[in-house]
Amino acid sequence: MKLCRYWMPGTGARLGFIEGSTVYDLAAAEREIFGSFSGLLGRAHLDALVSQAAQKARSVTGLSYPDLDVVPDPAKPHLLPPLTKQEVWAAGVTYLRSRDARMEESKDGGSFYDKVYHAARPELFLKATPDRVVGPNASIRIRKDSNWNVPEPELALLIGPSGNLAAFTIGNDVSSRDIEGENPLYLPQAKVYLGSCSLGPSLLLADSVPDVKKLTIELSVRRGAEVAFSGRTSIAQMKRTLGDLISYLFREQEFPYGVVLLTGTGIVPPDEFTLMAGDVVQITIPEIGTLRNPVC
Ligand code: DO4
Ligand code: MG
Repeated sequence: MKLCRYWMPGTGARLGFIEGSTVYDLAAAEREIFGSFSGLLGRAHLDALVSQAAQKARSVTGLSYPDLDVVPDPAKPHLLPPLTKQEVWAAGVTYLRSRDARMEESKDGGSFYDKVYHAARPELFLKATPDRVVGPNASIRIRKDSNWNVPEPELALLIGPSGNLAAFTIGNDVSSRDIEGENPLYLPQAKVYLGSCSLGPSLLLADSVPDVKKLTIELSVRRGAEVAFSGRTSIAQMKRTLGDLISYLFREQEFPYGVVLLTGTGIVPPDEFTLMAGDVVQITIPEIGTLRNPVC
């Protein structure tokens, strides 16, 4: 079962239920439950709540989902990033491919990456505040003071205030590899800057995913008519469980509005690859859709 946040000129941000290629307005059907996105993340049995509201929502005319998948423009309906007040955190070095890439790029061999890959405590860092996040079709950015930039396609978790896993989406942890490789203390600068995080296009309710390990992630970077890079991995390759990452994130922390957690990348392009302005990054998890962002 899939939801999306979208913008309607005149009425503003809405929460929709996606059925086939149609989006129905859930808040119009059941304002008390679906009027507040933060409140929704804390609710138990979301799939049952959505099913009930969907009955009512279908009686109101829906919108075409493909028509929403356009460059954001306040004058036109379009998809929004699937968050409102939530911080975005990220886990790192959760796949062998990421550990190897970090060690190779690191100026001093990066043995700490190997240690964290095997340690009980995962690497967790604050990736973005909501106003630093862009949604589908909006531009992501590469730092102008960096010469080596990559997309990091990641499964993203939407987690409620009590640590309950509510839904999945796609995240792009856009990163600067030369700044990260120069010195580990530069990590926040390699990771956190305007336009360094995109999320979307939809929210797949966790209750409707029987086995998360079966999800796959595909990345493709289009450069003009060419595909500059493509790669694929599966969540089954992740070293840690989602429950483990969530439980460390919630240690000594409170997230009253819930939180988004990116779970790490398992796809790293070869060292000679860097993102360029004008590229289009596409990340697909078939059950969630394709998160597409041009680079500027
Ligand atoms: O330690 C650096 C960050 C690694 C990361 O973001 C990832 O593995 O996805
Ligand atoms: Mg990452």
